[in-house]
Amino acid sequence: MKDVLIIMGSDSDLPVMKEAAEILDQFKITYDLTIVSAHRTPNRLFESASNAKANGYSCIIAGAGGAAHLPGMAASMTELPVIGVPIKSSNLSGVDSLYSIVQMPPGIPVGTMAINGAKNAGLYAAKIVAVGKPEVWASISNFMKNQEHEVLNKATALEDKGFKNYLEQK
Ligand code: RP5
Repeated sequence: MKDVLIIMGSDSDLPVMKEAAEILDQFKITYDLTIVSAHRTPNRLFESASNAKANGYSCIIAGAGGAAHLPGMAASMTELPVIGVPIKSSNLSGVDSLYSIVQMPPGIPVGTMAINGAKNAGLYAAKIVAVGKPEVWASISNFMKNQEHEVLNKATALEDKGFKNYLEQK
């Protein structure tokens, strides 16, 4: 049994959605990743979302663009938490995707990330998984400490070199 189910509306979403998978890989969290289109494969959506809890997942990450109904419809068919990733669309820059995912009716929540926010979706899923798998907390804690150190190192370099040298050497 895998920890997380990652679904996306199209393979064109993969360059963004892979960032969620990369975070889960980093934390050694298992997942299944596949394409499920709310509009083009509605039966597959029903099959996948309605069985997700019985299949042992802790949560679902769902990314979609445009009229992005995948996360909301998945959430309507499962007790599991669903994390929605609005994919940046070409015509409306992802605002269409964001609005489609975030404006859920009361009773069917989707935890909506930023446009193209798949990395945060992975981190959010890791925090959900960690509740039932305490060993994951150490990975999350290390990630946060490393991130803090990176910023502090940059701040020290900027203060030491001044902004012109800093930008030249970047
Ligand atoms: C959505 O339509 C997908 O999530 C994707 O973001 C968008 C475009 O899909 P393709 O035409 O690239 O397959 O369902």
